[in-house]
Amino acid sequence: MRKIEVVQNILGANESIAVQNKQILDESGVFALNIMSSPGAGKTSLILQTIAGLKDRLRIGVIEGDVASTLDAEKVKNEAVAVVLITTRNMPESCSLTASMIATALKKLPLADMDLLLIENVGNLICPSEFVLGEHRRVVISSLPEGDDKPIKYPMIFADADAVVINKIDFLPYVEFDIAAFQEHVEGLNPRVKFFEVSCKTGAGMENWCAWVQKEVEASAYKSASLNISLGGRGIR
Ligand SMILES: Nc1nc2c(ncn2[C@@H]2O[C@H](COP(=O)(O)OP(=O)(O)OP(=O)(O)O)[C@@H](O)[C@H]2O)c(=O)[nH]1
Ligand SMILES: [Mg+2]
Repeated sequence: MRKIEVVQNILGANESIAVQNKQILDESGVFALNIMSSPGAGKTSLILQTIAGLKDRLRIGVIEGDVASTLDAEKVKNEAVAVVLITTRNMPESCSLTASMIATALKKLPLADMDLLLIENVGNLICPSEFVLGEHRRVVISSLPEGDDKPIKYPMIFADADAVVINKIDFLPYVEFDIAAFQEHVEGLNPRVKFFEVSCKTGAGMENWCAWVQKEVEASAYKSASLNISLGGRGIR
């Protein structure tokens, strides 16, 4: 009984901070994507491609979540408006970013000079699904070399995603990955999800992906402006 209470408290506290994060983002007119995947599926690569595709139209900041290194933050730092690195190794939750980590990072970002915040979560298909951060959309990347069974083995993260990016499609001739079966499994968990097939190496599919991101940012800015007039802001997802 007691153990369950503690877990609920942790997740409950996380959710309240996520609500505050979202309010801060909405008030600043910044749209946030929480990008999640297993290690190596292509989170940093997708962030770099997204910045390359949209930096003429959107001011993009990045939060890099990593267990230990500065490697990804180094790759992104010259491309984004600003980058904040969160290393989780010594944090109570090391396998995922949490809303309180994001709250700290938001204080360090120039939100007034940003339209879009890309959050690279810690590489993991389990913990990040449990912690809302205050993001507007949740994105899961699955890459071909991982195999097409991930939605069956790790359903929670797919059930909650707004978009699933199938990355490394340049591997299609070399690995067995049934894209139709993969999509069917994800749709069984989450019928409203959007799919994108991309290669962060060749750039294939990036136009579609960037067009979706831009459309979501613009729709949110419009919604935010009208809601601020009529309701005074939005709730958590
Ligand atoms: N062939 C191919 N390689 C890719 C593609 N996307 C990423 N990679 C490579 O895959 C490796 C991992 O990519 P990252 O973007 O670092 O992956 P990540 O999800 O950020 O990894 P972690 O931060 O360690 O969890 C790198 O060597 C990339 O160059 C792709 O579309 N095709
Ligand atoms: Mg990375």
